[in-house]
Amino acid sequence: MSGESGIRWKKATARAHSNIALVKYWGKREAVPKGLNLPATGSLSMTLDRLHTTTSVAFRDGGPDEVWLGGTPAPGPAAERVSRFLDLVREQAGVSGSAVVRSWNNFPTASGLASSASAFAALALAACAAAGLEVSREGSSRLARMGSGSAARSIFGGFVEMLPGSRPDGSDCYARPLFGPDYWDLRLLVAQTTSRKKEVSSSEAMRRTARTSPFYPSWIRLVARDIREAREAIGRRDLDRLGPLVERNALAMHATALAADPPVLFWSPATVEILKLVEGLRKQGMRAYCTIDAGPHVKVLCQGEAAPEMARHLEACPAVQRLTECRPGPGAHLLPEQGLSGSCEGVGESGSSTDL
Ligand code: 2P0
Repeated sequence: MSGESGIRWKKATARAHSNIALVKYWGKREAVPKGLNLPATGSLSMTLDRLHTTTSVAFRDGGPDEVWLGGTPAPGPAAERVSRFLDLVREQAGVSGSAVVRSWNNFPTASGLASSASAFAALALAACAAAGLEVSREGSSRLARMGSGSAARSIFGGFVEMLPGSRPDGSDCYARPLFGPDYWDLRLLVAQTTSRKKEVSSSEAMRRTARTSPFYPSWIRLVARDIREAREAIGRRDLDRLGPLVERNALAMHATALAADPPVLFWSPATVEILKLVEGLRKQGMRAYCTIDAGPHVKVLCQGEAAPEMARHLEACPAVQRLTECRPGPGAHLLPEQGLSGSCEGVGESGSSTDL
């Protein structure tokens, strides 16, 4: 392919959907060499249909890497993180060119809405395709993990389990699909409480938790048990078992982080207001359960038939700025190319930058 100014390009575009962990990943395994990004435990997630990242990658002969997020040049640290990730692909593919990366989210970033999950899953797929590297789904998941742990799960749709593996080189550390998107009509109502970026990155917060929280060893033991139970509950489509477990697991993650030194507190008053609202609705018989990630937003899990009523309650709550109702969504996939200078199709109205 030949692009602008006669430079040779090979371009590919991929879309990956965000995912929310029902059993959380919070803590990494010490690894030598560094950079493998190995989680200390497994995790279990649902991929979301409505929140996604679209990323195009084009390799060219000369120049430095160029990284555009939501239509503007990426800040230095984000661009460097992308370049480091692309080095892994270049090395595997034997490609030496520089890359032009353009990425868009259709949702706000860096505030605990799992944008690095969809970002690195889309980047992994697009970069491999642009570099002419044929990789299995398992291999894509392993690669995406090196960009961001949760990204390994976004390679797959529906309900997904991350395997922590035990090998020092991380070759057995990747995600696997459990059930496809059509398996169970569950909904996650994503109640966004703010559009502000979070103050502490997940990686830093995890590091701090693992090093200083006295509850961390118990958290590690709890996750293994919760994954087994969650897998079984999903296998039986049993929300009465899955829901309370999901909420407890999220609260245990935050309790562990809160006990770190200095403490990691992602919540705001709005977070507690929504937790209390859902608790109250449960007392009135609604089957709905909360989960919270590395930010103040609350995601409410319920069955499809309960979603309209739950959405009405959340929309009426002053703590909720914006509500997005998500179903289980598809895995990461390549999009057809639309010409070298064309923009990515399907970019959301807000077109905000990707949390890379
Ligand atoms: C998760 N989170 O399982 C957990 C729950 C946030 C709370 O994975 O350091 O951006 O890039 O591997 O994947 C967010 O952490 O961390 C995350 P890195 P990531 O979804």
